[in-house]
Amino acid sequence: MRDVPLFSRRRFLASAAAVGVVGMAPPLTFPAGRSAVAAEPEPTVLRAATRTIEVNGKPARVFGLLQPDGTSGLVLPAGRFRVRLENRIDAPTLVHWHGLKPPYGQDGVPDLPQPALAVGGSYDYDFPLETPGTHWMHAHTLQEQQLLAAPLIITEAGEDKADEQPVVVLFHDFSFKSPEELLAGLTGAPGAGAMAGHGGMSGMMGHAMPGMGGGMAMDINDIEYDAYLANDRTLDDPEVFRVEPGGVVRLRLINGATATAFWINLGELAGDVIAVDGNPVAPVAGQIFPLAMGQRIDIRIRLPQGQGAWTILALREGATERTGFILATRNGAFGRVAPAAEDPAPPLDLALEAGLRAARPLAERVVDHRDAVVLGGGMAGYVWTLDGRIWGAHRPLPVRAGERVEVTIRNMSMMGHPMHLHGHHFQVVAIDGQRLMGAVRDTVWLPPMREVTIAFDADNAGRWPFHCHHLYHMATGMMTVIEYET
Ligand SMILES: [Cu+2]
Repeated sequence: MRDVPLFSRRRFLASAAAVGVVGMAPPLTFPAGRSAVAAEPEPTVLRAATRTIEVNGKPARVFGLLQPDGTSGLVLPAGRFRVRLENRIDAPTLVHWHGLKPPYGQDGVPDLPQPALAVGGSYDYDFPLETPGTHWMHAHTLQEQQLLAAPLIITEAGEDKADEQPVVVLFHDFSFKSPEELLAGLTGAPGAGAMAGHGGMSGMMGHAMPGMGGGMAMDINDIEYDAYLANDRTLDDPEVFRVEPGGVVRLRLINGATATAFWINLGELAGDVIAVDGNPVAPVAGQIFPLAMGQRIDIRIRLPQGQGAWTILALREGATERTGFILATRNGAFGRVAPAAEDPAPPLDLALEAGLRAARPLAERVVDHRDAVVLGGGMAGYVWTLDGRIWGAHRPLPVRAGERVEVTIRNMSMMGHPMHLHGHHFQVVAIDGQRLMGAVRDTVWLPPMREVTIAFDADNAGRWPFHCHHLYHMATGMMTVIEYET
């Protein structure tokens, strides 16, 4: 049975234009001096650029990933990824294609192995594009904090046949401080400014939440941000998507925040999860869904008949702050939604994860190789580790081409970690030792003191990062590589 939802390409593009995300295969062009027979279509141009947005009534200089006409992000058909990345910012940069499976060398992590792109330079990327779905792209450095990130939607053949309106939203956490300042504030390093006088910690650590018994407290939200954004906007001035009464909407939601996990709350609406991290799942109905950093979720909603307006919220876990956007029919009236709730949202958990079933699971076969990784570290000293080691002193996880690999990830720290594997999609095959045919993903949430086993086929040789998608955990050490033996 096919669970992949379809949508009208015409309406998708109209909707994408509304959110500032427009893209399609570039038209065939035949440059002068080249024969039409020999000509290749020009690559889609994507620019790392600087732009100004308004946050809390103040201008903010941020980065962006823009097409030449200024629209943000890309929508490309599955088939081939032919993109020219141009660096138009004032520093070296590079872009990781999160959710795609490029060959090693085109993954966009600086020095793994491609060096950062010099100011004014460009790289051409060209590889088979076989992972349709809701993906995204972002700097794999502190520049991610400054919004060097955008949606990367890969459409499947036939998606234009269903009458379904896509709504693409990228969430983010925003600070007027530089990421270097935020990081220094966490580690207590010099340069933390006012934070240094407080040992670098006070004011930065958000909340300690009651733990799961035994009186142990978990750490949550280690940075206090100035705002939480949905497509660059706060709830003071949210994006409004015009929808049709009784229509079907496909939310394509991306958590592009660097250090914030959210609960997606549909409010008065209900919907079905139909894909996670771009991969289809058997539909699961609900109103509230977890979305950790790096993850994506596609939710299909059938709207009520008649005029109306509905706010879709993203609630910061363990806190009252929230962001969101509005679905409204042409005459649907809506008022202002406060940017903070009365009560804090709970920490993210694995309840939904345990109920997800891949619509396209890995093929059944024996496991050739098993490995295990322990997540560790804490707020004291702000060091985050895999097997007690930081990046640079890391233990690479060895695999051989052709193997079915299982890796068990155990979180022995008191903070949740979204663990992301590059170059592969994996299937969640056990939670706390309980086997399941769970979702196929590229990023999985590890709450404190929990264990998740992932399985993947070693079919993409290279040295692939495996890390926590909390930017500051990664920056302080929580990363290793899956390394193919030669
Ligand atoms: Cu982490």
